Amino acid sequence: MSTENEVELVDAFYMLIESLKNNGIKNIFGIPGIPITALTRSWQADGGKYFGFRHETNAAMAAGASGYLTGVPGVCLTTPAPGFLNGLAGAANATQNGFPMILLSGTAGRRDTDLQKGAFEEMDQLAAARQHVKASYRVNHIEDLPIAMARAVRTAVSGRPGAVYLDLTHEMLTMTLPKAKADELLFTPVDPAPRQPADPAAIKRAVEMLKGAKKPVILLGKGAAYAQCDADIKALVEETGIPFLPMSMAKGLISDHHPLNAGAARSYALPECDVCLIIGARINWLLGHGKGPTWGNKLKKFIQVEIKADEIDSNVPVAAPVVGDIASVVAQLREGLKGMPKADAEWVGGIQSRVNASKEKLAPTLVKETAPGMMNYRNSLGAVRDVLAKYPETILINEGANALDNTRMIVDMTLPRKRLDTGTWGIMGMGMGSCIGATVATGNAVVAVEGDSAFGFSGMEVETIARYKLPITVVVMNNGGIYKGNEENAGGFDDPSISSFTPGARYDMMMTAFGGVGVSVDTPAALAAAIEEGIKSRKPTLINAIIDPDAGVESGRISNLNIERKKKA
Ligand code: ADP
Ligand code: TZD
Ligand code: MG
Repeated sequence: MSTENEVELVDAFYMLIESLKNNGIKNIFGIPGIPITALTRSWQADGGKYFGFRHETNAAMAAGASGYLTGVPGVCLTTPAPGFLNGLAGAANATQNGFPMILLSGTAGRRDTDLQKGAFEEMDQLAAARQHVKASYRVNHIEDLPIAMARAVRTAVSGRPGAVYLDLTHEMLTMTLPKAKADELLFTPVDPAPRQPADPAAIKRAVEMLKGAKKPVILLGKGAAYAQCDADIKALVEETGIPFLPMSMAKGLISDHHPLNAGAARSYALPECDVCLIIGARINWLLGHGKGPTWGNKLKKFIQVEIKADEIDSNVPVAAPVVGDIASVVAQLREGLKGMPKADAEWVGGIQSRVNASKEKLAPTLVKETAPGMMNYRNSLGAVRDVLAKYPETILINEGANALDNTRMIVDMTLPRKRLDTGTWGIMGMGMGSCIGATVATGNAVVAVEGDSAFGFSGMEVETIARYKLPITVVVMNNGGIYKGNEENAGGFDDPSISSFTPGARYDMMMTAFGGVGVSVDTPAALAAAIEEGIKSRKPTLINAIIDPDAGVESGRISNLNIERKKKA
């Protein structure tokens, strides 16, 4: 702020910071540099919380995680071109997953960029962003900042949430405005994520279908977790007595221990059901595209509760589309279903007995002893499960292949929005950024279960975790490689195989290097003790969990699929 001829002037930083505050933004995740260093400093000087990362993709992952957990868009701030592109990877992931966030990036001067004169960090960022985010806007004038921010926030949180890119041009960032004019322009948007109740006719259709169902199931996706109407969803399940299955990030929306949780009998419940009520999940690859063996090779009667109308019929015909926001629709459905008799006892009992059988089969493998250094995914994660059961508020971040699949199966969640993972893209590298975003957004302690490969994508952020003294405990499932640590060079040569890493790597020393706590463990008991200490102490902790290099399996092996196809042909 400065005075000139008695008129008080404000700069673009002031306008931007006030606009962020007006929209309820409290944290910025990013890396400074030309031309946004001073902006970042002004944000901090103004009392805003800033988290400085080591790579922008991780900062954007933090923003996405924060947006998902709170419904307020997370904000990532980057420098032009390379910084922007790094951030864009995280913004694209947020868009794929339906997490609200805003990517802000400075640019090189438009005059030079548009004529490709070779400016420092020259790039047409608006065009690059466009296909990877929900919307992208360029701010060419300081006066437009309040409107630009409102548009960004409204776009990020309304309808299907996603990432929005705001292009902050170099020219705009150097503009000033009389303060009186600026304060006239600043505003707080009203109701950025409006409720959208469904058409009563659509509700009626869905209600009739549920009333006529003999073997109904309810599928809950991360959209249902995001909607934050947990009690209503639980009531819908309990009032109807219909078994439910959570998608991975919806685990805990209703406790995994709930008697109607059919998750462990998925391979019976989905093929056998006649009507499937889907709340906040896309019928994508994670659901076998709604057809094939996952569904017993039969077309089910799908009732899909979804905010984005053009998601309906994206893979298979949906018999009863219910377009609206989940909180409104679930209330409407409960009203319509009042007095409906509970789901058929034989159907529910059949599912429950299969759930119990599958849990009984799994149980002994979770506590089986192994020789030191030979832990497998079952007994190590059995230990993780037992510790987390004592601290249900802990947020679990999870990525990897075996490290992901086994954790999802073994580690129960009992509270909503306590699990974030590789999501819709199956992306490695969401780990450390999501840990930071999750604890910053909620204040809760975080435990990350990471494949050693998965961890490597964002591993340098352990320095960020240590620097900000965040209550994050990272467990690196160290099997020495991608899927397995004992693969040999396919040509028999001396250099490493395609999937193996340094044998005996000590990931724990990465955390001690920055003053945090590092522990290396090779038994389930030691792993459990180290996690518990990490959660209780709230100290940045990294646990190197030594797993038998031969314990994992390779997922989705194309050559195996080809063999299957040849067999069929
Ligand atoms: P999962 O990966 O858990 O199966 P998806 O991300 O595929 O879940 O699907 C979530 C769906 O929920 C998306 O299609 C999204 O549009 C929808 N959605 C998100 N928030 C809401 C909401 N408040 N109301 C209705 N639908 C929503
Ligand atoms: N790059 C990115 C960004 N995402 C990916 N999903 C992959 C690469 C490919 N990929 C997987 O799909 S899983 C995986 C990779 C590299 C790592 C699996 O190894 P891990 O887990 O060590 O993390 P396990 O426990 O050894 O199976
Ligand atoms: Mg591994």
